Amino acid sequence: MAKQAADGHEDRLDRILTLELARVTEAAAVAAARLRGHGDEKQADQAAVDAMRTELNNLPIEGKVVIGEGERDEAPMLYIGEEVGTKNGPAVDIALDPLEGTTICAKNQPNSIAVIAMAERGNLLYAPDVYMDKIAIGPGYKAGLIDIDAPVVANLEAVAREKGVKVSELTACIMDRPRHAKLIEEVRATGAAIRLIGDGDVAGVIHTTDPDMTGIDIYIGIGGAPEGVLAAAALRCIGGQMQGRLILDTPEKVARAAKMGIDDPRRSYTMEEMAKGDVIFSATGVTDGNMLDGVRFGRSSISTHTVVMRSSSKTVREIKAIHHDMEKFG
Ligand code: VTB
Repeated sequence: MAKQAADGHEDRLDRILTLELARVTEAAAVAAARLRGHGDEKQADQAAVDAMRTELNNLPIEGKVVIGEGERDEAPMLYIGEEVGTKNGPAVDIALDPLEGTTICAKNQPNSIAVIAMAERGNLLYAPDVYMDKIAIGPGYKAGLIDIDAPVVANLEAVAREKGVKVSELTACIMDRPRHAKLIEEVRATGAAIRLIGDGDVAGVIHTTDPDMTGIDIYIGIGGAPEGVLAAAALRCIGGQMQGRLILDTPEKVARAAKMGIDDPRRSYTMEEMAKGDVIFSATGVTDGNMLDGVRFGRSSISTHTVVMRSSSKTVREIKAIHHDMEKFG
């Protein structure tokens, strides 16, 4: 059970950890940024993983990676089930992606980020690395407005109505994948605009939370399930609505999910079901993006841009950090 947190509330993570998480994603982002545009996704990812793991192991937590780099046999570091931290602190679950958007980073295109979320033990969905169908909107809409099972046109009309604009004035963010051909056709038929993204649907979902800045009103489509849990954790902190459904389309995937405690392969999850209780979240820009600037290397300092947030207080902090201790970052 949760210990009394520093701010006096039961069942809350120690708020100091929120700021600690910023250090973790900053380190991963700087490491990946050194390899921006080098065309080598694996190398950039590995650098981010190493840096994130080192920082995580300094944190006063008894951490368990539940969304990570993969199953133990395929990922030597930050694999699902790996224990991290000094063990001198609360038992927490961790979802992470040291470099979300490896291809984007390798090409030095917009919106690759280093990202992590933390909740008390047992509060993050243990999702296998399969696809997830997702739909998300930002804060300010009435509860239950979107429905993953409704036709896309109904969701777009509902959002337009509540926002007070025409459907043709909405923008939907969708990943540019052949599997989305029908979805893209349906959205275009409504007159809505589409922002096609190559990768990085954690950022895609987060972008719905500030349409004035990002130009994105709704995220729709199929991406990774781990990225779905991370995005749900972010929306729990900023506000918004999200639903996801794992795509368990083979007996092997159904069995894998069952091993992780998922016994209804057809069910959909709300964001509260994917990330429960007090959740903290941090993302640092690797490449320049719609919300976060990428890492800058200067003559005597390195600059990073991070958003850190916490669901219980709904505090969203943007941290522009200038790091003079450049040796720390290798
Ligand atoms: C996404 C996206 C990732 O994987 O979830 C996606 O956010 C889904 O898989 O950046 P496909 O690439 O197979 O469509 C990434 O693109 C890469 O991990």
